[in-house]
Amino acid sequence: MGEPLRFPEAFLWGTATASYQVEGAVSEDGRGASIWDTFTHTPGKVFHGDDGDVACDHYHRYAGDIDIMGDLGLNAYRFSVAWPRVQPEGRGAANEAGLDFYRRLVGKLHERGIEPVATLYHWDLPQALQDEGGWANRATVDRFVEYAELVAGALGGQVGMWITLNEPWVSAFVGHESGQHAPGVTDTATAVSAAHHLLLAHGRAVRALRSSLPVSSQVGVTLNLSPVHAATPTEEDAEAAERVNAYLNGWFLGPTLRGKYPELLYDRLAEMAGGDFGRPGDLEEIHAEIDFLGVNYYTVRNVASSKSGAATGRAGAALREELAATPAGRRPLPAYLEAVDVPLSGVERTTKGWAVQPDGLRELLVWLRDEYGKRPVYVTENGAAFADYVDPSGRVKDPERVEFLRNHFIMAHRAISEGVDLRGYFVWSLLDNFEWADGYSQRFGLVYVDYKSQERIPKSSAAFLSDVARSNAVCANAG
Ligand code: IFM
Repeated sequence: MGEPLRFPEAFLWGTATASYQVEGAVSEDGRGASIWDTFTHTPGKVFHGDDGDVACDHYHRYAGDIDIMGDLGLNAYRFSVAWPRVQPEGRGAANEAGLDFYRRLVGKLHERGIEPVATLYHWDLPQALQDEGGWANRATVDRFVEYAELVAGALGGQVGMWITLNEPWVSAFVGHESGQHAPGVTDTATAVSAAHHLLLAHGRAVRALRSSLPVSSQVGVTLNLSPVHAATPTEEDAEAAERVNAYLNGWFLGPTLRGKYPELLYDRLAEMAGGDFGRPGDLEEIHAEIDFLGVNYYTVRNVASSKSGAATGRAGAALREELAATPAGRRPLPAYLEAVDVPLSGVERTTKGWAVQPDGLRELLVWLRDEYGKRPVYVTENGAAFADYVDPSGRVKDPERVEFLRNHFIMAHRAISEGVDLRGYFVWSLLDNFEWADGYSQRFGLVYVDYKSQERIPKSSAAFLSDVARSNAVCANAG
């Protein structure tokens, strides 16, 4: 079986969720509408017309859900705060009833010895702000800072770790360029401006949080990142990989960690945005010092120049056709990148269509350290969707997820031995939940949710994570 691989002392082992994906209770205690309420109730936007009205009913069942985490021996929980619960119209005084929910949640987490990690924005922008232009409107930056201050004022002493934004790349580009997420805009110029305002909101919120939170508080941001590989060693594919890397990774890493957009793509995107999209001084504000970087990792990207043989070859075409049938395959790279995804062949895939690539996590963490400097890092999301079901004995066995997690934990451990300052790992997700445009069709949870009865059934992967968390170690092989 081999020696267990031990993680550093005080390592955080937890799960992550997001407000709209789990809470439900969309009209309770004064919550206002979010862009996701509007989007899900617009016909044709979400698989099967699903919505988050009830979701996992976590709003009412949070205490039981926290007991599940406590019983598993997890020591951290990453949740997000729904902005429209706190400010139903996106501005003005706090709705105390909305804040009370998070006060109760955080109180219960402390009762069970679980460290709360709060994300301020996981995509549920108040609809009232969208009506004024949303993230494409610079004024939304001010609204976000005011909101961040309200939440910090209410939970400050009780929450030690704060994440400004979750995956701003997705908010900006999937929400405003491909339009598969709320608000469903399909315009690159709007996406670039939304990206810039999200970045500015992050930078300003970091400063605002630091002035309202206790000095011991840790403030960071969570980015979705992937190593980008060239499908072949040709120069044209290598250049395509660099462009895609600048788009998927560099566009948010550059401004936050270096105070600069990636040069490679700047002119192209600025031109598409119709000129400069920021103001002098913005990049300095965006480049606010953070205490940690949150990394969401799911898979690698394998790309080729749209003109290269790898992109036009028969094998690639057949695989692309197969992938096009999956939710992941329906999101091609924008044409201006002159690059296409070339699906890896002969690899295991999750039901999202994502290739299972554990070494990509190690590669990513080491690359981040080498390219952007050493700093505390947390894996704020990693996980997989599989076709889980309740078997006749009433159990949900998910050996694929157990192996997925084991192999990723091993790679995280390897990254630590290569010098990465990794401090914690949050599995996506605690519960099966509302997977955005894919509705309830994708099960990412460690805990199975019967959406009709709201019964929770911990899967075998929950027991696996429990062993890892309690021992703070992972064994290289199934024991
Ligand atoms: O469900 C999402 C989450 O909201 C953000 N990161 C990726 C997850 C899986 O797609």
